[in-house]
Amino acid sequence: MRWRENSQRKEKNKMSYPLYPARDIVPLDGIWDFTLLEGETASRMQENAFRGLEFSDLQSVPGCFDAGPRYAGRRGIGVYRKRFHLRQGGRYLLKCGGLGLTAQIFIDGREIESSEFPYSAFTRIFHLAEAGTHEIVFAVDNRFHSEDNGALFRPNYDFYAYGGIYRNVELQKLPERYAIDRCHVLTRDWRTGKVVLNVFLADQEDFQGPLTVSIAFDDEGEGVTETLFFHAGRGAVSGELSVPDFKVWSPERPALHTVRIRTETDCIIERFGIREIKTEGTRLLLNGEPLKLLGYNRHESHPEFGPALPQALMIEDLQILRDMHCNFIRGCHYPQNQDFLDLCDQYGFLVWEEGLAWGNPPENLTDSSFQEKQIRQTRKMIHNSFNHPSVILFGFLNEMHSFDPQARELTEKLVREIRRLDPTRPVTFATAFIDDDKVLDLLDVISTNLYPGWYGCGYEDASPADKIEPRLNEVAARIDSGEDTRNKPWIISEIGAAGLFGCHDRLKGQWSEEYQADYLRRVCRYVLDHSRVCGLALWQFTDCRTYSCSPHLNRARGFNNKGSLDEYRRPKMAFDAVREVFSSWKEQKEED
Ligand code: ADA
Repeated sequence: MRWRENSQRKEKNKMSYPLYPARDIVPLDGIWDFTLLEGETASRMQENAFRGLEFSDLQSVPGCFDAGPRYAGRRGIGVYRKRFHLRQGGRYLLKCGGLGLTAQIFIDGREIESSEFPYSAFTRIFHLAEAGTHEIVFAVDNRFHSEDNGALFRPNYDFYAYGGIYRNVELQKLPERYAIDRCHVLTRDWRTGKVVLNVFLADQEDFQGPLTVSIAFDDEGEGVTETLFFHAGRGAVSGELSVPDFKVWSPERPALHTVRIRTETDCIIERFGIREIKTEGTRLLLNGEPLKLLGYNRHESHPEFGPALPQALMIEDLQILRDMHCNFIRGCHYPQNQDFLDLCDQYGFLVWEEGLAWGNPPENLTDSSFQEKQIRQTRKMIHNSFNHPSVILFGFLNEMHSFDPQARELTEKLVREIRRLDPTRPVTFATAFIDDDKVLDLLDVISTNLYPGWYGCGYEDASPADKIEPRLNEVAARIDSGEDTRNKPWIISEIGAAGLFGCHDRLKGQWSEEYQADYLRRVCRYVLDHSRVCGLALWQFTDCRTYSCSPHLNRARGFNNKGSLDEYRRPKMAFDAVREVFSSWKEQKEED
């Protein structure tokens, strides 16, 4: 069947890559009806429970209903409703870039999906017999269910748990058969431009191929007809091809390619980069060159938007990081917005992406439901992010209690699953317990969260920042002596100190901008002077909302104030200090 590809359709596709140029897209971003159900509302909504519900308010999607003053601090079920028109009945795909904390989704009163994976992008196929006007409802629950050890988002996490539809939502009209879900592009050889295409169909998990497709790189004409054969290990139909006129992706030259795959009934356009990331002893190599990762931990957070950041703000954050001579972003502590990763691909940033978790104790780590959700979340993250050349590391379970032997079982499962789904990226996680960690042998890269000179200081510490270098030397010695760590790259995945925006003190008292600037200056200089450290993610890029008093940490004004910029992206003295150290190091490197 000759394709009538309507290039305008791509413009309607509000989501990031991949694009589906042959599908009718129904964007659902915009203004939705809204009401908040509080009090003893049942934890799950029954079908047709919205009949007669009075929608007294409006909300924007993407958006967080509790980021604004009207619903700030209130928890319950935020019910979003939108009516939409379809030109034809048939099979449809719902695509959502991510929400929080959990949600049930109904079409015309019938539940079609429930999401228990905050921040994870998801899709759901459903059928609508009739064309005409229909209604979709997202019942978004921003309450903690802490009695459920399996819940991914927990009340003690040190970042605010917003309720809302964080990212884009759209419907796509599916063909009746052979609908393409994704095409993962794996760099087989970055020197020759050889890639492996792994095509996943959306609706035939049991599909065993072969599949005849037309393949065109970079919009080159009609493309070539290829037969792809089923690869049991990948669960996809696969083929190996060379990209014509290929260009290698790197931070300096972030060259991107597209590939268009057509079946007899569908079409997908994926964007990808040709590059190789691997470890070699204590070095992390990108296309054979050793990396020095310099950058920040970045939360998706803003006082007015919560994690539902507009694209303009994502671009602004990347411009600021580029101006600071950073090349690295740890997307803490959850799967990232795909639009943001698209921008990282285009700007040439290097990204660590990880699943949602934070300081989880054994009662979570050994809980079968928590384990199952962590593994499914990791699968989603890899499936969604596979084609981003900017993503160079996959991680999980930030600061879980890895000193406890009970942490090993889930760590083994996650490492095994990441390597099965993606043999191309090194695996790591950020430990806060480097001195007695029990799982470091399972990792490709050793990553440590350290806060010398901030936590654990006593009255005897006249100038706490003097504890930085000795502690880093101590950790370096531990890593270089450990059988499980000595021959692996080391990233300082968190280190920092708070500085209250506008708080100045000539004696550099803790909480002053002066203390924070001096602290980060010393950290950056240490990292740049020690080749053993292959990466640094300062904690953190901007201040972000947390809670007035987490169980074990006080947070001035209810924020984590360790940003080098405040939550409105207003630079502190630390911003200048870090930019100056990175800039002079870069100039020196260029002179050498
Ligand atoms: C931990 C945690 C961060 C943040 C940080 C801090 O390392 O991983 O999310 O809470 O401490 O500011 O104390």
